[in-house]
Amino acid sequence: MPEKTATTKNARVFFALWPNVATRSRLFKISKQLPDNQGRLIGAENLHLTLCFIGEIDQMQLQVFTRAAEDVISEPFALALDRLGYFARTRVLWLGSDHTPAALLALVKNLNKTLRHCGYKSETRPFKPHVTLMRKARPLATLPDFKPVSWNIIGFVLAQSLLQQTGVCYRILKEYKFAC
Ligand code: 2AM
Repeated sequence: MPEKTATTKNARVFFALWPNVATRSRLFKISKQLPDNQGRLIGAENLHLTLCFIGEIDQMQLQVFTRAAEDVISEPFALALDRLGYFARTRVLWLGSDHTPAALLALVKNLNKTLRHCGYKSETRPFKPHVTLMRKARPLATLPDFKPVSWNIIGFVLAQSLLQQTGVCYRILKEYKFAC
């Protein structure tokens, strides 16, 4: 059926910061310190920080966005993940930063601007950098103490979200490294 063919050729994608193995393991250590409040912990391999959520696009758009993001430049920077928080609307427990680095805001701004030139309708809500640690979580009365994570950001990725029988998994489609 024509609709089915179109759907299989589409991809649900987003740009994100993706931790390396060492950072991922530090992040997951924090996840494991969260009290069991009947939420669903995000697996270590799925931890990331979304910069720009694109959504479902066709292969032609995907090619255009993939190429356009090569023009987004940034210096490497450090991101201190030192704050736990809760989004009540989406019931997400997250790890974020008390002070968003200017370089991160500039990166997101540049990415949005570059993609807008290619037809992307950018997010109107303010950017709230966070790594989702737990979904379907209840609010916690007290948040656990934890060791903040210093994450060295040397690039970003384009990732695809795939719904499998075991749940959502992500595939890195392209890595973008900053020039040092
Ligand atoms: P979340 O972790 O806060 O839910 C892949 O789905 C990534 O894109 C997740 O990090 C998710 O953020 C984010 N995401 C999913 N749907 C989104 C939407 N409609 N708008 C913005 N970000 C979204």
